[in-house]
This record gives sequence, C-alpha cells and structure tokens, in this order.
Amino acid sequence: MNLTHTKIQPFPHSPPLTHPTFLFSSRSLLPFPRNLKPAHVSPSFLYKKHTLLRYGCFGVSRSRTRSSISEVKAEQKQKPLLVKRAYPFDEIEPKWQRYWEQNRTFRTPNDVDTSKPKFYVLDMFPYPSGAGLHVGHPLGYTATDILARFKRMQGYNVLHPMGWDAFGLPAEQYAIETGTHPKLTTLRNINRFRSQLKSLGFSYDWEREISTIEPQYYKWTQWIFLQLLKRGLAYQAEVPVNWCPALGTVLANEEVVDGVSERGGHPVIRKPMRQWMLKITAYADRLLEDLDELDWPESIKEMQKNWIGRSEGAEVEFCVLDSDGRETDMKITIYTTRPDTIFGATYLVVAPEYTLLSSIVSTEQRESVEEYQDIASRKSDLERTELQKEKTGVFSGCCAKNPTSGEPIPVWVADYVLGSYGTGAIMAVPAHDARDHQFASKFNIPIKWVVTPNNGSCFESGKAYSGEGIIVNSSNLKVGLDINGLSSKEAAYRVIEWAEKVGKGKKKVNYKLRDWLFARQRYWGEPIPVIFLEDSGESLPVLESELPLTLPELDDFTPSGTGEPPLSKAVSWVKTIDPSSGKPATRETNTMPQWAGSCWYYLRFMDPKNSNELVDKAKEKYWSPVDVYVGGAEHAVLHLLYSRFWHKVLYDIGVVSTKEPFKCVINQGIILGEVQYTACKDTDGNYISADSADDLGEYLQENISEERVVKSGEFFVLKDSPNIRLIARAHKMSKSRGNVVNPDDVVSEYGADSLRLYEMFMGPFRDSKTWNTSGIEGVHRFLGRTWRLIVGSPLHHGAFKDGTLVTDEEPTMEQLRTLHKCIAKVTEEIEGTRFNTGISAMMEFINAAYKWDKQPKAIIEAFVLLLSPYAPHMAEEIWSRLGHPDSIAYEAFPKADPAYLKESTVVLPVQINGKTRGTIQVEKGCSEEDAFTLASQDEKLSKYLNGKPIKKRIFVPGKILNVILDRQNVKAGSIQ
Ligand code: ANZ
Repeated sequence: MNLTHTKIQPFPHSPPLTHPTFLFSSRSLLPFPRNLKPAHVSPSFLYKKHTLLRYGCFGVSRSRTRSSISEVKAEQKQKPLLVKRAYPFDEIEPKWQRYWEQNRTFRTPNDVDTSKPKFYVLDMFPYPSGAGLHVGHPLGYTATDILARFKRMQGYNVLHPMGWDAFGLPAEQYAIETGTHPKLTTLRNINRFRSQLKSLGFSYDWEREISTIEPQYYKWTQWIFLQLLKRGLAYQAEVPVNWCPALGTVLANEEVVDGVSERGGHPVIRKPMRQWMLKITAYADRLLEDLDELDWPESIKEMQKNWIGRSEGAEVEFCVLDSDGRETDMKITIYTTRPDTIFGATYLVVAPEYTLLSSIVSTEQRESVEEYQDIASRKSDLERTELQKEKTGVFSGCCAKNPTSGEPIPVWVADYVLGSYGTGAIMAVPAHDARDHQFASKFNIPIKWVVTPNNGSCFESGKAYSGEGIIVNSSNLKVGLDINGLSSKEAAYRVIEWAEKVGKGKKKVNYKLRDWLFARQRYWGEPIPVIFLEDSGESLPVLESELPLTLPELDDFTPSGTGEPPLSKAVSWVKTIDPSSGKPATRETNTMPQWAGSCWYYLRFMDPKNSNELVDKAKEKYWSPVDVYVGGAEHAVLHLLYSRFWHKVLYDIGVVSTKEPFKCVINQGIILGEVQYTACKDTDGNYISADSADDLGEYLQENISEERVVKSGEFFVLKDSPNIRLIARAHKMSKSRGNVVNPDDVVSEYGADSLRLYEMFMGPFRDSKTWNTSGIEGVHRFLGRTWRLIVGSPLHHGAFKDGTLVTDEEPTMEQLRTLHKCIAKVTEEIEGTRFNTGISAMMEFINAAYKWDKQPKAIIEAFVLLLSPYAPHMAEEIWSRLGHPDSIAYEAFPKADPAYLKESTVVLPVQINGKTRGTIQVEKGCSEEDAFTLASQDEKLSKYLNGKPIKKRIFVPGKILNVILDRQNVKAGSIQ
C-alpha cells in the first residue's frame, strides 16, 4: 500500500527491522508445525535478513557477553512515566462498557430480520493460556471489531461472536505438575481472557460465548465424529507414533525436536499403535478444486495446494526374482511420476517399513536389513528425505525384473523412500533423479541415460538430468514397447497404455495429504464415543442419544507409562455395557486432538444454545458462510484444511448449505517486540561501530536506551558519537526475552481506545510490525486533541468539562468538503481493511478542524460517527454529550456526498495568440466572460491584454482560454 499520499504517515520513524523468529507466540488454536513456515513470511524474511546484515547483526551471535534480560527490564522500569491523561478515558471507558453490557447493545437476536443483509465476522478463537492476552491478540480483534461496528452502522445484521478453544496440552501439563484439575485452570484463564477482552470494548455478542470444553458443545463434536464413523470416514489403523519410553507417553510432532522429547530430552522412537484416523484423503480433490472460489491470501491457497500435493503418475509392477533369477509370484508395485524413464530404472528401493520387505529379504541380508530398519525408525520423515543428506541403505538380497527392459535389477532398502507415500516402493532412475543419482553413485549401481534434453546431451555432466526431453535407449521389441524419439509426455502416456494392456500397471493419482491421525493419549480432550465389546473386541459407536459422553473426573493425570492413555485409570468409566446386546464392553480411552473443537465452532455461534441440533437449518442458511475470518498465518494449513474437510462432510449430509466455511480469510501480521539497540565494544571497553565489529573476532555488547540513539541515513548510531553504528533488532515477543507487552498495562496507562487505535495505526494490517511505546503516545495525543476540539480543554484545576463546544451554525462549504473527503477515505479504507490510512484521514480532519472558528454540530457529529468503530468509548461519550440518548452503535454510518468531493476550481491555461502566457484559477462552471475578466485582472496576463484590441476569443470551458489580438495593433503594441 502506498502511504505517500497521506500527509500523516504511520510512524515514519519506524526503522526497517530484523525479523529473526517467525512464529507467532499467541497460542490461539494450535501450535504451528515447526517445519511449516507461512509462505508469505519468507519474502519479507529475505528482506529482513538483508537488513540484519546492514546492521551487522549476523556477526554478533558470536559475541562473548550479552546484557541479561533482567538488566534490560530494570532499564525499562527506570524510564519515567511521561504520560499525562489527555482525556478522561479512565472514567468513560468503564462507563460505556457497563452501558453496553446492561443494554445488551451487541446482542444479535435469535430471530433477526432475515430480509436484511448479514455480515458474519469472526476471529480465530483463542486458546486461553495462563499468560493472558498478548498485544498480538487485539490486533486481529480490533480489526474485526471495526468491521463489525461499521457493518452494523450500515444496516447489516452482524454476527460477531467470541469463544474459547479450551482443550489443550498446557492445562494438562500443569495438572500433571500440580494436581490442579485442567478444568479449573482453564476456567480461570477463560475468565481472565474474557475480562481483558471486555476491557478493550470489543462488540462481541457475549451471550453467544462458547467453549469447546463444555459438554453441551462437545456433544456435537462427538456427534460429528459419529457421522464420520457411519460413513467410513473414521477408521482404526496401526500407525507409527512418536513413542517416548522414558516419559511413557506418545508425543505430538511438535513435542519432538531432533529425535528427542522437547521436555527432558529423552529419545523418541516411531512405534506402531492402534489409532483413530479420519479419511481426509477422500476429500483431497474437492479440497483442492474449491480453493479457487475463495477470497483468501494466495499464499495460503498455495500452501494448502502443496499440503494436498496432488501428483499424477503410474503404478507399475516389478516381478520379484528368486535366487536363480526366475520369476516368482511376488510383485513390488512402485509409484512413479515419470513413467517415461522406466527403461532407465536400474534398481528398486523399498522403504524400511515396506510391508512385504520381510518376505523378500534374503537370509544373508536379514540381519543388516533389520538393523537398518531399527535406525530408520528413530528418524523423522523430514530428516529422511532431505536432499542434502548423505544417502544410506542396504541391499535386500533380492532382485526384480524391469518389465520394460527385461533386465534383473537389485532391490535396495533405503530410508529416503517413505512407507507412507505412494506404494512405499520406487523404481530408481539414477540418470534422471538427484536422490537416486547420489545413491547409485555411492553404491556403484549402473546409471542409464534415457532422456536427452532438447538442446543436446548432458550425459557427461556428472549429475542427474531431471528435466523432460526426448527419449533414448528405450526400446524392447520383445515386450512390444518402443518409445525412442518420443517426448517425455508422449512416452509417459505410451508406457501407461502399454502397462495397462499387459496388465502390469495403471495410471495413478497420488496425494501428499495423509489421513488425519485423530487420537491422542491425553486426558484433556473430547472422549471418543466408541466402545469395544470385551469378548470380540468389536468396536461400536456410542448411541447418539447418549451424547455427550462426558469426561470422567480424575485425580491423577500422569501418563500410564505403558502407552495407555490417562483415561484408562478411570476404571468405572471405562467399564460399560453395550446397550443393544447387554454385553460387557470397555470405552475408548484415547481422546480427540485439539483440532476437533476448532473445526466447526463457527457453526455453533449461529445457534449456540440449540440442544436438538448442531445448528438450526434456517439459521445456518442465513448466516453461512463466514464473511470475514481473521487470524494468524500459522493456521494457514492444518486448522483451515481440517475445518474445510468437516464442513464438506457436513455439506454432504445436509447439515450446512455452503460448500466452504470461510469466504474471506485475512492474516494479521505479527507484532514484534520494541526495537532493542546494542552497541559493540572492544575488550578494553571502547565503543566500536557494528559494521567493523566482525573484524575483531571477539567483542562485547551493551544495550543502549532509545534516548541515546539517533537515526543516521539507513542506520542507527550513538547520539553523541555518530560514527558508532548500532545494532537495531526487534524480536518476537516472548516471556524469556522479557519484551512482552501486556495490553492491561497499556489500557490502564492510555486507555482501550488508544490501544485499539495504535494497533491499527502501526502499519498495514497484514504486515509484521514492531511495538513502539512512543507510537501509543502519538495516537493518545490525537484522541486528546479530538476531545479538546469537541469538548474543550480541561479546566484550570485539571478537571474535564461537561458538554461540548459545538455550535448550531450551518457548516461552510470548506467544512463540508473536508468532512466528505474524510468520510470517503475512511469508508474506502475500512472496506479495503487498510485501517492505518483510515486513521491518517481522521487525523487530517482534526488538523483542518483546528483552523476553524466554529465547530458546527452537523460536521462534528458525522466525524464522531466515523471515529466510532475505531474508538468506540470516546465516540459514545461525545455522542451522548451531543444530546443523543441512545448508543451510537446502530446510527447510520455517514455517506460521502460526491458533490463535495469534486474539486470545485480548475486551473485554466490562458493563451495569447496561441502562446500560453499564464494560468488562472476559475470555478468549474465559469463562463467565458468571467474567465476573460479574471485573466485581465491577473498580474501577469493583464499586461498582454489591457487596452489591446481583441479580434477573437476561443474558450473551451474548464480547458483553455485563447485570446487572439488584432494584428495591426500588435505591430504597434507592446507585446514582447
Ligand atoms: C521414477 C522417477 C524418475 C521419479 C525420475 C522421479 C524422477 P511426487 O511428485 O512428490 O509425487 N517416490 C515415489 N514414492 C516415493 C516414496 N514413498 N518416498 C520417496 N520418493 C518416492 O514424487 C513422485 C516421485 O518421487 C516418484 O517418481 C518417485 O520417483 C518418488 F526421473 O519415479 B520417481
């Protein structure tokens, strides 16, 4: 966005900052997978990295000492409190919050008038962590609140709810450590979050508040599970999980770092265990296709596409040979996306976990294969498939026949092939695949070139040629296949056709997307509504009429140590009877993952108290889909993909009426901590410039307070030694860095309206930005100026006046123009979610209004309406002082009148005898006569015109005035 048009720019002094850590620390919904970076973050990272280098930060990591965080904190504490209350926010904010609550101002009634348009604006509901609200939360919440308030004022029925994604690991871990029931911890945290949110004046309909831990809510989460089960979309399978023998528990991927547990650093192995899976893969194509219709950031759509990872190829059977080279009945089916290269397949690779492996491995090789399988079980998929990583593998002792060339080729076991993708077996073509090339070179396996680039051979390059081209060395008339001379595409087609004809293969589409592992060995989650008959082990769904299946009380939340989930300790709960057969049964003791509750909560908000249905059909039809959904980019894939999957299932069974849940998704940027400045010092304690510090090898660092820093060109330097360049760096806010800003502190010091305004003014909504306390002072001053303009300066003893200064006078043309320009800009910027520039427009208005003698009521009222979505408390207060008994929340948002937006004057060029001699400023509708009079009075033009005989005047209204003088007189005249 181009901010240069506005006179007031959001923090022109904000430096370009470093951005070393991406992941947003907010624990809303679930943690972001470590290996997944939001795509949109990367380009800015490159830029930031570049900036870092400019400040010399990368060298600094080698420094010997650092000032401790406590020092930084102490330094921050010493800063005197500079702020003076610019207006009585501490009185008016609680007053209006009470008013809204008592008057149920933001309640969306159950029976809204559905002939009116609707607007459903939703925040990704937070995980109520023990740390309370973080300033990152109100960034998105203020934006959605502005939209909600704006749309209400435009006459929409608005649904703007809030709730809690309240199951989760931290409460359970805290329970294990302290014995406090997770429910107690969670409810305490929810209460804190709720009161913090209320103190910020968000216009949520609190009567629709929901929490995923409430049985009346998770009843329907369990109900959805039963529908999935009924349709074969939930099933059980033996799946490798992260098993930590020392902790006696299964860990989530996020809890395993480099093969050891995040807590305690104990080794973690992959172990197959019975798990519940959801068949999201059955929806892969629809999840992919329907992305096109969505108004989502392209980066998220791209990430979802990659996550689904559709690829087209073929499955081909390779016959296993016995030790004498004869064909056996066993086949290895491989998946390839390059059937055109099949003649170049000089070996096969099967994954260490390939199911048929034990039946093909030779006796001599069995021991080394098993040893290799054991080592591979400790590695993550990511570690295994890294291209850079040295390839490892063992020979299986058996060979298979390449069905096209007819040649016997060895079968290897290697961990760069994953058991979970394709068929778990590949045909390796070392000439045309980089990983196969590395492997074949290491183990001396023949490399056979079968594709040549269109512009000539590259066979001698020493590496694989993975592009497409013209096929060579690929003919075997004995099997009836000759693809030489064909392009890769034609050849691939021909190979598939041939394989299908001879019954050795078929076309195949594959997805990277895996079925969703839907069980956790945890206490604090929704119980899975399934029982197992004791005699047969058969699994049966709990009857829908028995839902909710509530979590039993438990005192001991520690894992059992055997892999059995904590719920197995609730013996009397686990033991049950199958109601239909009367047979003894046991309950499922795994619980659902945290994703479950967040998959469908947006539907419940439409009808939160319904005890008969998940959501009433008519209500769903009216409110669906969510019009704007705002949250962090860390949920680009999993949460948004899982909800889309459940939504599509609910669509198929007629519970919802739309194919997609969220029409528009917006990701707010990350808020980084305040910039910290550091100076480098040599070992004698002398300051050295950051750009030369690297040459020193070892150096010391000292934190520098903002007052001692000045910007010089692109860099920051010491105020009293401008040749000493400093390191400027902003970090992700985190407890351990001590740079977390608590919104409560900001509210008590500056008020909620200032915090709201500041978060919106920091920069473009979607960009990452740095916190800057002096920035809040800036917006607080703006609100103070607004207050003084309308209400007046405080009285001499500091008290704030009652009433307002507005007058009943008719507004002037200039005032109307200023107002309508502001209305147009603020409206346009809210609609485009460019809140920062909307604020700039209001600041410009206030600056202009300070020049007026009088503040006509009509003008000021309209301005207060514009301000109200941003600073609702102040707006309500002034609105009531202006004599309105009702809340401002449902007043009509002002509309810009185009008549006042047109520039009323134009600059008219004036020509004398065809030559431009000057310009005059005229009203747009100005007549020829008036234009001529003005030109004659103009200082510059008058000397050409006054007293001169005029032959002709050519006038094009609004464009030009050309005056042709009488030639004869010109000769004698004084025109130069
Ligand atoms: C032969 C070949 C020749 C291949 C060539 C590539 C290039 P995508 O696009 O990701 O689907 N592959 C198949 N299954 C695999 C597994 N379980 N683990 C690791 N690699 C696997 O990739 C498909 C390609 O990745 C397949 O095509 C296969 O190698 C490999 F010049 O087959 B290809």
